Amino acid sequence: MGIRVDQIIVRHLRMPLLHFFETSFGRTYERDIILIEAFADGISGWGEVTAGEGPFYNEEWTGSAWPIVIEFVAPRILKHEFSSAEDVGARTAHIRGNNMARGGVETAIWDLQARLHGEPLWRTIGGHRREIACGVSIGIQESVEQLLDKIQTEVDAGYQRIKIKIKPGWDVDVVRAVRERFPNIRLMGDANSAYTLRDADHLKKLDESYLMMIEQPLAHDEIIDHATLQRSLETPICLDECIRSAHHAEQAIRLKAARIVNIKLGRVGGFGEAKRVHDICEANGIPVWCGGMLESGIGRAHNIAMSTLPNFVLPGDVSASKRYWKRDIISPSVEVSDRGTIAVPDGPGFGYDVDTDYLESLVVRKEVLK
Ligand code: OSB
Ligand code: MG
Repeated sequence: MGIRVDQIIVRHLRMPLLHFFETSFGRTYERDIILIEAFADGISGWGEVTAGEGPFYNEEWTGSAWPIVIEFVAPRILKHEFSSAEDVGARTAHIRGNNMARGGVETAIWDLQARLHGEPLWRTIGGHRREIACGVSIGIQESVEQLLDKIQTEVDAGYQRIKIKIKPGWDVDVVRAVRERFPNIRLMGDANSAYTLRDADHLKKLDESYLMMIEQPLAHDEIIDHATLQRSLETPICLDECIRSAHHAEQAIRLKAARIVNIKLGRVGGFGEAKRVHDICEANGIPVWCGGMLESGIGRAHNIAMSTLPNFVLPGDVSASKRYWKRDIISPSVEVSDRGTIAVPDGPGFGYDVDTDYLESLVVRKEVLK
């Protein structure tokens, strides 16, 4: 049974975050999220475009993803006969970059395929895990005291791994203070490309804090310098921004630029490419984990499905809805057990209900494409 998408509804939502989130490239107070609803045979599947509010994590942002979806992605998808969602990525691969815009549509069609077959999305993509391991990502805080308090709260809640954001001026000393207070937690730092090779000696001081990994210390498009840096660090490097395709993963592994890879559905353009990144890492003994982009429940549900693939052996940045939102757009909201796990839902598609009334109340613009 093939898939022929006959309508796509694109919605732009504004969702205020409960607390601002600060990274080395800036602060986010509210999320501008594009949702894709793709229809076939009267059934719809949902996807989320994970671009940020400005072109700072990567080149995409909500304002660029909107016309890319409407003018370039959707017209290639509508009315085309796909034998499987597996083939959707290739249909828009001629578009340079803009993986998050492409991925929003691609993931919607995977969800649609799962729903058309009446099966859970995790099974459609080839996953098996029934429970996933969860960590949290904690933004840059106003003080070290405040950071220590936040970490205590998340450790008490049961999260299995703590990631803190770092940047020049908020790094070695902060990490040391966290380590002194929490000698036994699984701890890591994420720099979001805030350093250069000139900082190698400084970053070397992080080794004393025996982090699980340092995520993306150097430039967003720089694999070779990460290989140089990794040779001088004991702390494993995990790449995030650099890995936009399976080819990048293959190059990073060959150059020994990373010992761990973060996979984000949007950054690589959807499930098809995410699975290829996963497989290359698995074949080379490189563990992966699922990254987050402050997603609504829909993107979060996709992340849960992806995390059921076998090589997702490290806790990801997939945490409870209530850490981000007063109210989520899915029901039930994503909940985390006191062991720091999420039970993977068994319903069709991504397995949660979409709260369409609440979702519509957050819409700032909407377009129906046929
Ligand atoms: O680098 O992983 C990142 C959020 C926005 C942009 C980039 C990143 C992040 C996070 C948050 O770390 C993860 C989450 O809680 O969704
Ligand atoms: Mg990151």
